[in-house]
Amino acid sequence: MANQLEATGKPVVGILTGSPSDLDVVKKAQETLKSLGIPSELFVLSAHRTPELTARYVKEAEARGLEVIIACAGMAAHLAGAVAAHTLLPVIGVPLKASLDGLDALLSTVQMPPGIPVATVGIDNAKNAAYLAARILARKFPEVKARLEADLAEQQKRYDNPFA
Ligand code: RP5
Repeated sequence: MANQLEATGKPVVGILTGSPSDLDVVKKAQETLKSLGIPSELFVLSAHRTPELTARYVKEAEARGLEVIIACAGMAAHLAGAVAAHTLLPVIGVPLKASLDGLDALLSTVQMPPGIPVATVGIDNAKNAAYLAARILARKFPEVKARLEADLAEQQKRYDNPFA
């Protein structure tokens, strides 16, 4: 099926992460989006070290055509929450294992106050952040829904069918 999103090459998902040291894990989000035909962009921006740049990127994101933001961070992981403070786009948080087995980042990311949600995936699970972004995009882009259906069918090939 022709994929209009892929053809435009215009990013619809913005991926942010708090440090260059996160990139090995975070790149899995971008790879997974690419495998589903979804263009994305990836920037290292920090809630603590580059707060102004982060806020500017997020405030301009919707006007630039982004539909979802994935924000990844470890330790006192405020990036996803800080991003959600500056946009009404859906924000997916990925807590990273940089200390305390990632539990510090998990709690920092998931425990947002009411009204400012961050959809948090598992520790280091950048891949699931991409799949969740794809499910959000599938509501608007039928080609993404088709790719997700094909992907699920592929996953199911690893399982038995007792009724076949
Ligand atoms: C967080 O602090 C980053 O997301 C990273 O996971 C962690 C450590 O950062 P570095 O000291 O390695 O730059 O903000």
